[in-house]
Amino acid sequence: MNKTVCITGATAGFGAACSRLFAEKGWRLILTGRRTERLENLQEELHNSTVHIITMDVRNRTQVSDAFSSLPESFREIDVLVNNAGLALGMKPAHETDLEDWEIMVDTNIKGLMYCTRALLPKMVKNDQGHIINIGSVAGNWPYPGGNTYGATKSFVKQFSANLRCDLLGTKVRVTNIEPGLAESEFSIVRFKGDEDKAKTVYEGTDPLTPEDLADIIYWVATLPGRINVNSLEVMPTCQAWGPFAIHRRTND
Ligand code: NDP
Ligand code: 8X3
Repeated sequence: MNKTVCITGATAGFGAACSRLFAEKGWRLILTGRRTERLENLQEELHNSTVHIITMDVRNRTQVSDAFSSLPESFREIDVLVNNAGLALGMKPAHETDLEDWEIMVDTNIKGLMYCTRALLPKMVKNDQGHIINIGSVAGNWPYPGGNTYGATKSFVKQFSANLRCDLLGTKVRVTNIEPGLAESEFSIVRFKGDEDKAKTVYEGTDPLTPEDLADIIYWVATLPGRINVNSLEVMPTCQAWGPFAIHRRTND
């Protein structure tokens, strides 16, 4: 195995599980995140693998371009980019929400994903091989109360992924949008700004997807024969489905 995967947001959840699985399968890894200590711990844990860690905030365009333009020689040929770094902040209705939270989600989930993609894509096209795996969400496909800007950022990821496919037609570069539903990670702790009890209630009585489930799916998509491009893959836990349309009924008083 002589392949290299770059995973953004490797310090927790899906990204950390993906790192472990790709490492187990013998891939070379470029792992990014803001929390250096977690990256260092993961690198130590995966000591049998070749791992390059990058502390960077995907919202910082200069950090992203500098990090990817100064990769060590042996990490310059990247086969798969997993654009996983992302977050939701809050679940308040749009008219009560904090505009700052909206900006952070846009800057991370949209602009950060664009910066990483734009930094690595030219080389993939030049090499005529590569795979961009974006982590979208069911929230990009289906509306729900409080999903406002988070869902909209994931709709961007969905359409951006499909548009990339159009631009890349004629090359062997693949693009996939993975669209998970309820999955237990640090996602809800971040969404509720450190309120672990509130985060726990999201998963109470459910059997949610796990980060390892997502890692299996991402690895499967990444290792399909090159002629196959999974455009999008929506996946929910069995305990999740859609509700009926909500209808507000006036009362007489
Ligand atoms: P976690 O909170 O467990 O992990 C998120 C990762 O993103 C962390 O490694 C974090 O690293 C990184 N990250 C966040 N902001 C930044 C930033 N500005 N710069 C760099 N890295 C950043 O969540 P999940 O693993 O659940 O989420 C991974 C992806 O999956 C996200 O895009 C999320 O939207 C999506 N998703 C999650 C679902 C769920 O139910 N869990 C369902 C559908 C989609 P650090 O803080 O160290 O920077
Ligand atoms: C995460 C899934 O339903 O919380 O993207 O938006 S959801």
